[in-house]
Amino acid sequence: MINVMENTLVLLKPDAVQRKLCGEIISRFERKGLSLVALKLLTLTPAIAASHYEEHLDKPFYPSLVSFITSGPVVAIVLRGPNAIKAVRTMMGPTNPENAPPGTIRGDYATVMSNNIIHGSDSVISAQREIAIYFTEHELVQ
Ligand code: DGI
Repeated sequence: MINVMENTLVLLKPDAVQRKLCGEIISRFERKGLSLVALKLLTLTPAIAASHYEEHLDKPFYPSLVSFITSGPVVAIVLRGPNAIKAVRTMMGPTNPENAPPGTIRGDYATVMSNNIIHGSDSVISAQREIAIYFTEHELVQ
């Protein structure tokens, strides 16, 4: 695999903030060797949530997803590193925590799909689109 430097968007969801897991999760990414490029705490509006989860607008679980993701503050983070998108997804574990092995973030901290702690971009295109929802160019440290 070629080591391509990538930026990826991570959201620490309201359950992570409420359970005070942010430091622990950010620490995992730092120990992995990924760099913080941008970071902010914010509460998503339904409009931001709709923009973020536009691919899921028609899904039956969409109303509960929006209700959850807007229920409290989230931490939005841009991480940078070689193959950062895949690195973060691997560290997160599968979407459903029931299938997430110990050692992954969802495997260690989550039990159910509706409260699965973390979001990470799944492709270069998604990362670019999602980073632009939360950050301006000026907010990304060079
Ligand atoms: O990229 P992921 O967060 O791993 O997964 P995704 O983009 O397919 O889905 C976004 C979020 O939507 C996911 O973290 C949890 C929720 N979700 C996805 N599929 C289902 C779901 N929630 C419920 N209740 N049922 C689903 O089938």
